[in-house]
Amino acid sequence: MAYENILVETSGPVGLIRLNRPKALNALSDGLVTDMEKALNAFEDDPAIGVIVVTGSEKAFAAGADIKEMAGFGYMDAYLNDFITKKWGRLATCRKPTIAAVAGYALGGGCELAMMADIIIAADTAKFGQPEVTIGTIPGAGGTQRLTRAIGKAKAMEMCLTGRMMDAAEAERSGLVARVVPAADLLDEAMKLAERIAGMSRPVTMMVKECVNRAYEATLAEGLLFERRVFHSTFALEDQKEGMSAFGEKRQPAFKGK
Ligand code: CO8
Repeated sequence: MAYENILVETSGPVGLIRLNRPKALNALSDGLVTDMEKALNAFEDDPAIGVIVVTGSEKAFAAGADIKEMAGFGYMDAYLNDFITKKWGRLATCRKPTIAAVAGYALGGGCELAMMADIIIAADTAKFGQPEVTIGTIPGAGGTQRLTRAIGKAKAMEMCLTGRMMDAAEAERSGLVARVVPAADLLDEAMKLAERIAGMSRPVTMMVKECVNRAYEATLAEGLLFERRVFHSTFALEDQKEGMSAFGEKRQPAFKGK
């Protein structure tokens, strides 16, 4: 399918979405978010795809929601259309593992979008921020919630109250990103990571993701119980037999995804 605001390609088991509104620094217009939702649905439905990577350009992952588009909104435009939740949250609800490869600005909705991915890999040029307060609004797609869980109250509060940007090194120190790489290597590194994950048992990677995400929602006791139940269920998989046999036979496992 051809999209107006994103570029979509596949590389083996990896689906890649590039945000592509260069003149607006990939501002997340309704058109872009609609395109992204469709592309994510297609990758989720495609049995050949095991991992999804979302990236932007060298200058910007995404500079936020499209300010020009929403400037004239009234409360009812936002409320009745369920502005944000419906389409925006699609990345966060993917069952397959997702990676955000971030170079340049990841601001406002751009930072929130990156945080919806399972793993953020940052170029050394990346800048993360929640500048909504500087334009008279607040983060609306998880900025006050996911950022606080990722980097703690003190830094999240400071960033959301001032709009200060965090560079890649600080983002790594603070636990927001998994790894920082030279900008020139960003996509290669993200694709290598995606291919490595896609080489594991598909249902097992989905289960890992479900369990880690559970840690956000549940008490420790409930989370541990959930993890244990899922762990037990892996013994029903052919891939578990294959993985453990391969270990004993000193060979690489050939997972079938079941
Ligand atoms: N929306 C619309 N257009 C934008 C946006 C944006 N968020 N960001 C940049 N652009 C446009 C600029 O207007 C400019 O267009 P033009 O050439 O037509 O004037 C073009 O992109 C290039 O931008 P700049 O000339 O400003 O480039 P600079 O390199 O000088 O500055 C910055 C780069 C610092 C990133 C600057 O563009 C900036 O501050 N952008 C806005 C950042 C921001 O405030 N983001 C938060 C937006 S609010 C938000 O995301 C709320 C999220 C709530 C949940 C999601 C709801 C949908």
